[in-house]
Amino acid sequence: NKKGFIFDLDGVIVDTAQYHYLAWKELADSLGISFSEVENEQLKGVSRIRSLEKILEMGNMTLAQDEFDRLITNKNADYLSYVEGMTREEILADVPRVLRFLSENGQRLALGSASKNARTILGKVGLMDQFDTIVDGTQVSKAKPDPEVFIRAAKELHVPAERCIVFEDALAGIQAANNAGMLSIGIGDPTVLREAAFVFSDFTKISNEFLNELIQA
Ligand code: B16
Ligand code: MG
Repeated sequence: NKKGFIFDLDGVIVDTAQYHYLAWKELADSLGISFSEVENEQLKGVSRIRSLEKILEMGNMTLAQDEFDRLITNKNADYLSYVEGMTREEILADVPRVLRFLSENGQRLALGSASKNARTILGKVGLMDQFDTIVDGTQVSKAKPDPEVFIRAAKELHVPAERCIVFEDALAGIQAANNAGMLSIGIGDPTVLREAAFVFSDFTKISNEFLNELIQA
């Protein structure tokens, strides 16, 4: 009677959203499209291609396919230059405690991320071995809020969806978890994540007692 605990990466385990923002901002600036952290919120959890489409919509712009592809490649190189400098220090507060508590209590752990860079990032911060399975943007075709990434993670954990709990920082990710029939836990702002079953500002607010209740429920 194990439960499956599925963690998003960007914004849950590490704060790579700040690096995505810097890289997207540089791209938007080069196109003369105004882009702030408010607009960046709409890109969280959203795929790379869909993110550029959204930025172009913000600027009422369209691009030829080859230019679109060139910008995406540049953005990713730019983003990876920030990722390159990442260390364990960038693991968000109390994430190691929560991962340890759950695995010491025999629970199944998965990463469920839209990012094609997920394995690179986990390697950088030394968390590659903490998960029973990793499902990332290289393995799924439908972006959150489609539940594909979480359903695949549950399959790989051999835990039915209704026994899975998802930690997410993005509205699209909370919707994906809900669409998968899983319990959604928002990490961040309750006004943004209002569709989540529970919301905590960060993992320091999630006690071992609460985790125990999730395990027993
Ligand atoms: P990449 P998550 C998502 O990761 C990010 O939140 C989103 O901003 C990004 O566009 C997406 O990954 C794709 O990332 O360009 O690295 O493939 O939150 O699902 O872990
Ligand atoms: Mg995220």
